[in-house]
Amino acid sequence: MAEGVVHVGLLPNAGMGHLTPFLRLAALLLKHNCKVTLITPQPTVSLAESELISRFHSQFPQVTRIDFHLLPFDATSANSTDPIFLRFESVRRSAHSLSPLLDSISPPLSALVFDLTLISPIIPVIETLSLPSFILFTSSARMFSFFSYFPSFANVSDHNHDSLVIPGIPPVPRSSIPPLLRDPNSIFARMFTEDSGKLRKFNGILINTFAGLEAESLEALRERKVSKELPPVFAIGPFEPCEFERLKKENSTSKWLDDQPQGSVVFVSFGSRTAMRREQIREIGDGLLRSGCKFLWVVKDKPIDREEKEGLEQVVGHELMDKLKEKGLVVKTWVDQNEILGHGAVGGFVCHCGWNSVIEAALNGVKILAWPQHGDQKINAEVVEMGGLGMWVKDWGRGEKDLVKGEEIGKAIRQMMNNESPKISLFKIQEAARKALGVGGNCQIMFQRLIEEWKKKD
Ligand code: UDP
Ligand code: G50
Repeated sequence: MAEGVVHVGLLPNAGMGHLTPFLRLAALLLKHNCKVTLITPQPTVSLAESELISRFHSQFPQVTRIDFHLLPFDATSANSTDPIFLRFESVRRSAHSLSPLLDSISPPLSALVFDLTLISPIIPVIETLSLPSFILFTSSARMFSFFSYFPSFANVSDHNHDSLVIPGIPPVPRSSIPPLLRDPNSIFARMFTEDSGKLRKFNGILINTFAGLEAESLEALRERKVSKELPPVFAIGPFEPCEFERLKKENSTSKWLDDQPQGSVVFVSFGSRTAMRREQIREIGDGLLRSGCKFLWVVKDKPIDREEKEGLEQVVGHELMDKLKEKGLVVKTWVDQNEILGHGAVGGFVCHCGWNSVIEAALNGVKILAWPQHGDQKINAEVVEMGGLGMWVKDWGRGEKDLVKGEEIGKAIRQMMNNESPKISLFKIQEAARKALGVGGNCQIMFQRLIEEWKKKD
């Protein structure tokens, strides 16, 4: 290897919400002249993941590809039916077999950047290899503050207060806490509890965020208010979507969008792994009709794409579907979300607040109507609301027990699209995002700092 070249190993875990930011980080590292090795657990859970990995390697043949084959795993003992959580657990249980794999990489790695779900199991590996290691935290800085302060809460379920106080940032309402934390035997709660106190073992934390959106959390982390034991936090976002993510022209929705007036369309999508109940899907359809807006709606019936068997008409219902076709475009496939958010016809986004989607909306200056469903999404929705990126109807809940009726959905969409929420300040956020990415912006500064640090290893 040419002298001084930095070689970074990237180790994502399952799910598009984890893989995508790792691949965007890979593209950024290549731009900064690093050598990159990508290690992905195989086979992938979804087709979308395997297709994205293929497109990535076609565009970047210089990236070394390592398939990480998992050890046999008995899912019946794991206390979950969620395919992504089961895969997290399986990767965690296989992690020790990464030692020989990473050790054989030549030239040796300068640093390993790994997924936030692999904290405990990666420790023996990096200690054996004396490898500098960094967590890519694929959620918000606010969620990271909650995660890193978590060991200081005596017991989340015993607490009587309405909110949890974290030094330096607005308190986290009890209702925003990821629901699975209340089930101590869930994969999520076990991972969270086991991992959150071990952050000092690592050299740094990378977060896809920027000060224009999360100034308070980033400052609290930098000033060590949240915890004195934290390694440095690098806000390296907003990550820009890349060329390899684009779909073939025939799968594009832009032809339909091209025919719609500027800012008239509401885009509705709940990310890569959130399927709604049939009744809720139909209420959303009803709400879209009642909103009076044009819409582009992505329907998901199963959490994993390989399991989608039924057609769109069957899921939505023929009668409703006929009405919907007159006012909007409804699909049940993977869409190019960034092409959509970047299209001038799109004026609003009904979003589950998966962190990648939030960052993509900020970059494109599209306002959000937050409808968080799982895990970290309520905490991310707080960022959306406090940061002026959108509005949130808090009493909608997570769509699990109570049905949110079409009437309410239509009303909230109308409010968002008509800019009736005075706290939204999109322009400011989009400007801040662009500034962070520009020459001399924070993103560049953070990368230079990181690369300097990685060079020291040689
Ligand atoms: N995405 C997409 N097309 C789809 C569904 C999702 O391009 O049909 C992308 C979206 O742009 C984002 C990622 O998949 O980059 C989803 O990650 P996010 O963190 O928003 O949510 P998750 O899917 O993990 O819940
Ligand atoms: C993935 C997921 C659900 C979920 C989250 C995921 C987060 C992010 C923060 O990333 O909340 C986080 C999760 C687990 C962990 C540490 C930090 O051990 O499927 O909620």
